[in-house]
Amino acid sequence: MQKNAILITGAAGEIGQALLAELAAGGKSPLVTLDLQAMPAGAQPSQHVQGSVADATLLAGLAEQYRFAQIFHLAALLSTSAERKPALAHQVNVDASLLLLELAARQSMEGGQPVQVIFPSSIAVYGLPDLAAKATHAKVGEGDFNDPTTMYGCNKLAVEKLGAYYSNQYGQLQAEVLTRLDFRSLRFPGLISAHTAPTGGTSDYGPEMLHAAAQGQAYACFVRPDTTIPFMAMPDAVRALLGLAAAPAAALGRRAYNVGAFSLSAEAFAGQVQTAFPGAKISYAPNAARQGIVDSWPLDVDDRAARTDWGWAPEYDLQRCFDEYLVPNIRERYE
Ligand code: AKB
Repeated sequence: MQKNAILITGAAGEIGQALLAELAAGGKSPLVTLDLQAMPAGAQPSQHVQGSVADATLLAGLAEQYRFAQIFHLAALLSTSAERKPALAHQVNVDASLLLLELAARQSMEGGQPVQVIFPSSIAVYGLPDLAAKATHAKVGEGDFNDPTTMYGCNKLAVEKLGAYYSNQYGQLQAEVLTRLDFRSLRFPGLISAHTAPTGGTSDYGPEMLHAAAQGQAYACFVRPDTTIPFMAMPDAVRALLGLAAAPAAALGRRAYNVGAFSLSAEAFAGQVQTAFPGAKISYAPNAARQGIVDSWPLDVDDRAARTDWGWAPEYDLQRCFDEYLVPNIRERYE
């Protein structure tokens, strides 16, 4: 007999830890987590499975034990890591996602209830051709510039498309009407957490300079001072995931939504860090390849669809993010 549960893949990662804490605080259970790593002390899922999301046998075993009403599929190699190991990135970011979509498709049919699959996509799905185009298209809409320049961006876009296919067309040749899964995704900007430091991303220069300054370490930023992309506080990212998950299916006009909060240059980010930590030593040593990746990402996103369809609104603008969330929590963390 299968038990009903919520599955969180990549649960030991930055979004995973924050989401798990919020789901647990909201009394959601049982929460089954899956990650290559052990869960950090303090995180208390109902069951943690340490293993790879790309392991088909492991997933089949989980599907025998549990019927997942909801799957938060967070496991991924981020953009810089994926560029270093593109074939591995495809396995983890796309092949494993396909395994999970198959699992969710089967469980939707067997249970007669759509399994909800919530997926963090990224601004990396966009590929602005040059800085002139970036400057003239300040807020990109979901349908603009879907020409990613990274393996990670290609992977995220591919999974968005697969998720839409499994939700809308999967089994379309079969005579009987199938219950299909319900895939929903968010195109996140660079996320900044006060409690965890990122690894393997290309938007990491922001959180890295902040965490370095809080620890009294010098930081050489790997992009130019004028480099501008959107960012978001981690609590808003978790609210966005839960807000999209809670929305009635009928209200959703699309399966992949932009969500924005604020946008700032590396120099302005450094300015915020230096105001909070006046001794911060921040210099610039741009890495051409990583610079090229961030230059292809938009200045900001147009998130009107999310605001209209399911009421998205960030709680943290730039100043609240630093003054009320990042700086006090990060001080406490490193004191
Ligand atoms: C990355 O830099 O790879 C991520 C992202 C923007 O999706 N933080």
